[in-house]
Amino acid sequence: MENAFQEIFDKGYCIVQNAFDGHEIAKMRREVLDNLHLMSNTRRAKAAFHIAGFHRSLDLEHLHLKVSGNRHLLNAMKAIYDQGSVIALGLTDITVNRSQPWHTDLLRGKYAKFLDMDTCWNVSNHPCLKALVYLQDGESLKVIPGSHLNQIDLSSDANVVPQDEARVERVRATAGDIILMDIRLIHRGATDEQMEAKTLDNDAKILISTVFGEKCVFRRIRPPIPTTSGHLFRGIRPPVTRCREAACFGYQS
Ligand SMILES: O=C(O)CCC(=O)C(=O)O
Ligand SMILES: [Fe+2]
Repeated sequence: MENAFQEIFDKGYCIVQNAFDGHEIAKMRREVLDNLHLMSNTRRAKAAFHIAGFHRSLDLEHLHLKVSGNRHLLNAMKAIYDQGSVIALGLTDITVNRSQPWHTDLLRGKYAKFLDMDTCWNVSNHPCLKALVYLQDGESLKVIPGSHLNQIDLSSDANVVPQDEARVERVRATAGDIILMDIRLIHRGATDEQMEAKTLDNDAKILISTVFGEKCVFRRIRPPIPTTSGHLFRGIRPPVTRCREAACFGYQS
């Protein structure tokens, strides 16, 4: 896992190979496709579906737990975060045939306070990492290696569209691999045109993802509950689920 550590810091992503076997992948695909009625269509393609963390349903909960509890992923995470205290933040997505233009997975607008610029670029913090589990082979993910190291203006994703194609790297994923990505990395998925292909009607492109971060970062971004002065628990922090609000941020809408 030495390499995972180095790659995450230099390139902004690494691949944890064979994290799930074929049987597990087939089962996860079936579970997603059986629950399309819980998801929304927010893309041009009629067969595109999405459910974000904020709308998480108990029917899909164990799919997220399968990802966050995967032992190969946890081993990679231990190597990367060293002794850091890491948790799944509740920022999750399940997407089916969903296009994705150039973007970073940082939070915008009113949700930006949950992961502010200092939290994201302060060099003393470990980065938040997204685990991407593609439930089929593919190479639609494109990244700009190293782009996670440059602080960017978050006012619009137009600022992250690469001007130089030579910097773009295509990432090949085999079903069962987990791609671990720094959420500051500039990346994109398939285009609307690609996701409208008729062949996807019986062969959906499915992706499950979940974001991990250090507990200390997480705590710092949670506002204190206002309490009456002198209260025994003055300054007490709200429970972890408070931050799940961040998961409804439309960074993928
Ligand atoms: O569709 C893809 O391959 C990219 C997905 C993505 O950008 C994300 O999950 O953050
Ligand atoms: Fe993304």
